[in-house]
Amino acid sequence: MSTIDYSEKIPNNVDLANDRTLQRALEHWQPRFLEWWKELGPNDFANSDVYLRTAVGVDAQGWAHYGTVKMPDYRWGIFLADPIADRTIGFGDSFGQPVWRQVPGEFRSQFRRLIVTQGDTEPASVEQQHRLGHTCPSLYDLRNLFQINVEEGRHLWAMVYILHAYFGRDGREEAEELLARHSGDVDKPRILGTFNEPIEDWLSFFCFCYFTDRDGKFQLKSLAESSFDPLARTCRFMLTEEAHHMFVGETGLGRIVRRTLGVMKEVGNEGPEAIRRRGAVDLPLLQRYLNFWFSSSLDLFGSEVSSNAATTFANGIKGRPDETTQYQDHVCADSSFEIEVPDGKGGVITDTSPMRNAMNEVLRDAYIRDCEIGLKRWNMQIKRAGYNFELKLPSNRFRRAIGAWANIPTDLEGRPIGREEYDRSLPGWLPSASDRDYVKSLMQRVVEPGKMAAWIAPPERGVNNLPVDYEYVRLN
Ligand code: BYC
Repeated sequence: MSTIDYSEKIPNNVDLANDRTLQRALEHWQPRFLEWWKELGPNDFANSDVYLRTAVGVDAQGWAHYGTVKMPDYRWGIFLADPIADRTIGFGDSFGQPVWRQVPGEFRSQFRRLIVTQGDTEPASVEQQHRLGHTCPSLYDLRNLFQINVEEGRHLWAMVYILHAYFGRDGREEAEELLARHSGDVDKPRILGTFNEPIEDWLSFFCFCYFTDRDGKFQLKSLAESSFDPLARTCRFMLTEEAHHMFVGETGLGRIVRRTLGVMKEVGNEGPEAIRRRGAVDLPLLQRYLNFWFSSSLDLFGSEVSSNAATTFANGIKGRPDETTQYQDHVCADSSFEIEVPDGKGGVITDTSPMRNAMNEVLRDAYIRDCEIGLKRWNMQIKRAGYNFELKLPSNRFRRAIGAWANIPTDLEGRPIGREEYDRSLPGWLPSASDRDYVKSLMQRVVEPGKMAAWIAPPERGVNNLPVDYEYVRLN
């Protein structure tokens, strides 16, 4: 197993010290990253002592060390999972051949496009969450936000390393651009839609961690299958960190449901007004937030039928999650996939696409099934509490901006409807301005150890076996 060298300016397990040119290039990028962090990261908390985990190894057990750190001093580094001996290409036209240690020239631009897209999301999310610390519902949650922020920063490092190490001058330029685009910037926005959506409240934050970080899981799992071994290894280690981000989303939303159910019981009323009088999140309001973030995150998989997806699969660039264990046919040259698309007359028809072109949809289907798991859990909580309310994922056709269903008005069940009906109904399906104002009014910061805001239940346990009332962040 490789060890991480922390005596270096840039901690790493890629033997950076023996590649002076690369080391210099990355050391040149490092202060720019820190400037970006100071400007657009959680900069108002630069002096706070935060209980954070830092990667110290890359094996499954004991890979992280916990300790108190000021965020600007966090040791962002480059960590690749250990290589798998004799690994061969797991899918596409070169199936069975040895994996690549370098990027084949003919696939360079395709690889670069995906790596840049992946890299772009990481700082984007930090920018989106830039001001959330001011309205944290507890110190426990504040610490989780910061843990996610520093790890998204590290994921940026992961992609920047690949760009610098394998893409020469182009890669270095792309690494600069990753710090030049900004979430929501009119002139230079982030690449993918969801990463330009503001995250101004914690309900949005938990939805983002649940839905959008889960896209991260599926995309990273697909890239972890890549024939370009350094990319695969980088993504495998990123997935270790990603799990916590989804945990924050799932438990955050679960705690909101638990608190709301408690309030419903106390006031003996399920009506949104009664719940809101007690400062909690009524379930229909939560449903509207889920509708918003789920539909936005579905777009992150790209078009249902995509020549890009076909090419990246054929060329061994991007596979399917768990390609080796989940699928029998790894070449997919002759298979097909059925997709429901609009018929152009207000109805739906089933189209057959070559399987390779439908890989985005294969991924999106698996993602939707994964998203269902949390909803089942929360619905069980609601049912057990004796209420007849069910949280639901909207149809994958609802409010799409990318692919066959882009700009096709449908209801939440995915039935095509007229534009007027859609425009009339949309405010009831998505958070309205008054919903957002109400949620904003709940966002009062709570920083007494162990105390929680009134709209969220405490977590079942603290971090790393510490009690919930541990002082996870000393604000100084
Ligand atoms: N918004 O053939 P198409 C994460 C573009 S999240 C705007 O339909 P393709 C994280 C597309 O780029 C995971 N544009 O799709 C989570 C293309 O543009 P170009 C991030 C979009 O290429 C939380 C054009 O439309 N990782 O890690 O097969 C916190 C036609 O594309 C969108 C990745 O995404 C959109 N939603 O697939 C922190 C993995 N969707 O190139 C981090 C890398 C599509 O023609 N990326 N477009 O100008 C990919 O695998 C692919 O680029 C996509 C799109 C799946 C995104």
